[in-house]
Amino acid sequence: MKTTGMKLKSGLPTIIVFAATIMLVACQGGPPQISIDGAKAELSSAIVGEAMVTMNIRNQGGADVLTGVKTDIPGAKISFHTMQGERMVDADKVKIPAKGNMELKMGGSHIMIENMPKTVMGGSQLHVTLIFQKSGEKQIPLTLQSGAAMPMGHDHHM
Ligand SMILES: [Cu+2]
Repeated sequence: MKTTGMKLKSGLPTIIVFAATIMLVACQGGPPQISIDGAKAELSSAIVGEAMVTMNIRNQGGADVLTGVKTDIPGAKISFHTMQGERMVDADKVKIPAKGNMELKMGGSHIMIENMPKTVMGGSQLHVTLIFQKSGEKQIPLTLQSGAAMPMGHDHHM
């Protein structure tokens, strides 16, 4: 009787670990579940007509890729930037890992709006639309905040 009881007990954790592994593998292959929080648009205090957009992209599902970004500000250029060493370079896409977080932030990958008309200033409303390979488009309403000091790397925009 004692021996049988011990066998049952030791067999149970193994089954749980095995089941959890199967679930994890299944989730990683599934569709992405994207949510966005903390989105912020800040005007550059150094460069006229330029703003940086930062946010936290959470993904509770499978991997996805940000393949594009657009804005409703007429005539403005919007693009992804990433760090290459200490330099800021254009990027065509941003990978969103499965079951992970991708923070678009100063000093890492972020979104840059350039060439904005003079009518756009602190307090202006705008929309930024993220285009995901699998999740489609997500539109984010933003209010421009004025006057953040840009990191040194942004001098190249001049
Ligand atoms: Cu930049």
